[in-house]
Amino acid sequence: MKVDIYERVWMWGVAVVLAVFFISTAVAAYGRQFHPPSHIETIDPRTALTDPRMAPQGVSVDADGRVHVRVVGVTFAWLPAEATVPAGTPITFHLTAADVVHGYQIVGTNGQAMAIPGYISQFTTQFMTPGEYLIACNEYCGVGHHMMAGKLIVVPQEDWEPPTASQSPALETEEVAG
Ligand SMILES: [Cu+2]
Repeated sequence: MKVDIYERVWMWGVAVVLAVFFISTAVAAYGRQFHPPSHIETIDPRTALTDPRMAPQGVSVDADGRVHVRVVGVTFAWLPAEATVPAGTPITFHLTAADVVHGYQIVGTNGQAMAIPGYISQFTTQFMTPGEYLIACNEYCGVGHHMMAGKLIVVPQEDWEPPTASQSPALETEEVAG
């Protein structure tokens, strides 16, 4: 079969581009362990609010002094709706949903992950500028989607008061790498 030279060039070009996409994705995923912040851990969505990995919802400090925020998305609210964290400190967010897929987005920052029923999403970030940040739901989740907003309050490190012991569950030693 005769294939025109130009057509041949385009076919090879497409093959090379596809190969580059595939290899770069494979290197990132398997070589450097880059994964989306979802699907790290599974959870029963019916008990998401009481599961020891997600309860109590809100801010806590683990034995190593690291700050965690646990959030469960429900139609149409983030639980808790408000969290106060220190500036300039790595904060690990743990997210899941009790009903449908929601999108947790701390507007104006790089803090964002999907909250998916059945999975715990996790990401760590830090906020350098104290202030109030809107937390929006960026996955359409139903008629009340537009009302699904929360607030993240970032305060200077020296003004931040760690939650009391009763709010910090002891069961926080097992951290998932990722
Ligand atoms: Cu939502």
